[in-house]
Amino acid sequence: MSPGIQAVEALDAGHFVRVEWEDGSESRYPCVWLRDNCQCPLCFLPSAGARRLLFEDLDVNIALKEVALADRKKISITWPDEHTSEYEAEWLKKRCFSAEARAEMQADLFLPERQYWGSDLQLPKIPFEEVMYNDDSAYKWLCTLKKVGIVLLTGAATRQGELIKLGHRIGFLRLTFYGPTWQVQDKADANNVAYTTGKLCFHTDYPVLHHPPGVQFLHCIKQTAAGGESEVVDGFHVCNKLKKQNPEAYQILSSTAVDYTDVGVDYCDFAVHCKQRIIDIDSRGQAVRINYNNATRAAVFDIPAEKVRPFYAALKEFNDLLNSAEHKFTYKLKPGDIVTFDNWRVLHGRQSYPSGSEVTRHLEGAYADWDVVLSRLRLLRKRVLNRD
Ligand code: OGA
Ligand code: NM2
Ligand code: ZN
Ligand code: ZN
Repeated sequence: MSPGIQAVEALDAGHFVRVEWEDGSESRYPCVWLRDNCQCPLCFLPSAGARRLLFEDLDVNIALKEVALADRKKISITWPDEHTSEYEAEWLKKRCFSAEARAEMQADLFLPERQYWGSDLQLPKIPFEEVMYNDDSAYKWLCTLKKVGIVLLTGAATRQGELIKLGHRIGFLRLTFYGPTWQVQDKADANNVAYTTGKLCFHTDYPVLHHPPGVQFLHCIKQTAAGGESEVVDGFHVCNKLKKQNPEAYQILSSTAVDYTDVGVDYCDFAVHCKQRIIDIDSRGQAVRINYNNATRAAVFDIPAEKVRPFYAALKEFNDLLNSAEHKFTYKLKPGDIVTFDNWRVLHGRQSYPSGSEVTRHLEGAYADWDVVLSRLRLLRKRVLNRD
């Protein structure tokens, strides 16, 4: 429960409202924002949780005519045109503009907490059935997926179709040119290096798409006796290390646009091209998405010739750090395992395995978008913690 309101007053010639809370703290709200967010049925459509007010009809220089404390749980404002607005204490408290309140609200919405790991990773495991039928387990799964970046679901059936069910559990899967789900196995005339028996060095999937899939699922249906081990590394952790160890390499990888290409036929025919920085950073220089697949990095390279070797040197440093024994974690999927991981953060690879006439290894894969996964996570949290 948020505290009630002690007092309210207009400041700055009616351009601000100051709210004094019962606990002695205070908040200040700009009037243009208050008018913009009037909750009355003319200005707001509650069934959509969306603004009806048109921006054309908002006076950005608006000052209030009168502000009053309706009761300790509500304030009311009269505007110069006699329109009136009411705001609940709890609604206002949540939207306080102080740096601390904003940080808390943003953390609540976007769950930015990260737990970095290296070769010491304790791979989180949850039974597949539990995630499918128990909301507490599903919540734990998605929380851990967001925080740690990887969770192993165990005990799924060893047949195709389990990922479709998992997709229904969260909402829906992301369709790509490789189909709604895709079969990782040795194929004749493979249209992707993943569909061979070769080693896959650390990569994120599908940097050739402008919005690469945020989450990846790999369901082991059949596993080869020899080879085929999986490797994962915490890309964000390695980025922090690279930034410290070689700031210039970090600068190059986070600023150089690399061309990616993928041309072929699968779900339908495709000719996909894209530019991506290998390390995407936010305004504070923190890594937020890795876009790195050496197999689909194009031969076309749209930078001046003299910048090419420094770029390769920077990428070599990053690739070496990814592969260092300190950072990488190796494991082998068993039939019935489904590894779920953050494809924007965790780079994955696999060891080669012997080729033959029989299919000795078969994974089914699928993607989901973070928008869909985070949406499900927020809804599960609300249900599990029984709050809003
Ligand atoms: C892939 C991939 C891993 C594996 O298909 O993109 O990384 O273990 N596969 O085969
Ligand atoms: N597969 C596994 O970037 C990539 O090409 C990732 C995608 C073929 C769906 C591989
Ligand atoms: Zn209104
Ligand atoms: Zn992959």
